[in-house]
Amino acid sequence: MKLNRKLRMGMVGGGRGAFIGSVHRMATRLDGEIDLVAGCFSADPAKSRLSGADLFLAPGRVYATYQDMVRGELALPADQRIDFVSIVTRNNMHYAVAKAFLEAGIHVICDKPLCFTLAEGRKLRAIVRKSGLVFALTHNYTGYPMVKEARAWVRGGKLGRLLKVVVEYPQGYAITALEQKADGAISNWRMDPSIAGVSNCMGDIGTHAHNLARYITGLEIEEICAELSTFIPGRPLDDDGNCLLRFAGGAKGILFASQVSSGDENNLNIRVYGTKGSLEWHQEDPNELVFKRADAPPVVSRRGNSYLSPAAQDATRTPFAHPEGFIEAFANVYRAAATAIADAAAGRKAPKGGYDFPTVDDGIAGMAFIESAVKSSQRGARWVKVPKA
Ligand code: SOE
Repeated sequence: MKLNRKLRMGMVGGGRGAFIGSVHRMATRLDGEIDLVAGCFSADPAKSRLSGADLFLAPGRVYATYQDMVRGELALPADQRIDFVSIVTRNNMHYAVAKAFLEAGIHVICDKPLCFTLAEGRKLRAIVRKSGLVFALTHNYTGYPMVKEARAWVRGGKLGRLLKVVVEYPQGYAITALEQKADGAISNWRMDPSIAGVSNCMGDIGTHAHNLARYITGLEIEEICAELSTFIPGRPLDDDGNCLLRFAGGAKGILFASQVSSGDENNLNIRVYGTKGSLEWHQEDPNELVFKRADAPPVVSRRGNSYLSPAAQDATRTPFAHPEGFIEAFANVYRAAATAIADAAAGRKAPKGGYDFPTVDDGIAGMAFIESAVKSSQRGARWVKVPKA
């Protein structure tokens, strides 16, 4: 349910030139329920100030550090203070920033992956639980209406017992060594282990593939056998990886992610096979979902139609035939989290069945996946157990 006012949002990270921060801001504007009123947009105070000015924020609400932002916001009357903060920094900052705002009583929406290590993620979960506040993780690919439809099919038994999941996420943008400046410094922070963590490719996009598979199927990985590669010499982290998966309950899976798949842009695809049929969804063609079975031709379902599940219909803004995409899917994560924040502000209980956005537990499952893939690969692609979230 909505409040009788807009939610006030702050942002940490996402200054001039940052791609994902501006995507988050666009997503928050779609439904008109959220206003950006404060921010610390860069670790460089001058850049933070300029970025805040670009966004027409009151200069007094643009902060030099995230710690100043916590103090500054707490000093404001409650009816001006931000309701939540959106964290769009690099991975190594997620934990400290989220902790600071949660301990100040401010809800958090955070970009993926959850944080830097699984151990850090568990500490963060304890803080979230103690706070009783909303913590949403922007695994945006779960926000697509036809992904929600896929989930509804699996939950409704349309595929039968699940046997196999094939999820692939090839990108090609890192086929050239963009991060190698003349002086050898790393400019793509995702390739820098001190900022990204133990993995580049699995952490950056393998986690999206992993989260998408879990969201649609509800299956958890118990064991993984992974081979991560660094195809472009000189990189300290992986730029590609292939994983075999064993899910709890007996289903099997294949997950591959790559940033050196020449010519691929953002080619995230998933196929799920069950005893009664299979489904297929392609992120670059997100308004369609295919159902296939042995004794009939494939059937294509399309976004915006009244034959879809309530979850898919609720996630839609424009009528059929007018494509929706990346920003709308992001906005669906924000809208669900904003509903939870509004309910908390109004003292309302969560609906039965909870809210439909990725949580800190999903983030921990993601961190367990990353660390297990790295561990398996380091052991020469041996099967390893994935720690439980
Ligand atoms: C780069 O690989 C990137 O921007 C990721 O960081 C995002 O999470 C993904 O959505 C698109 O690709």
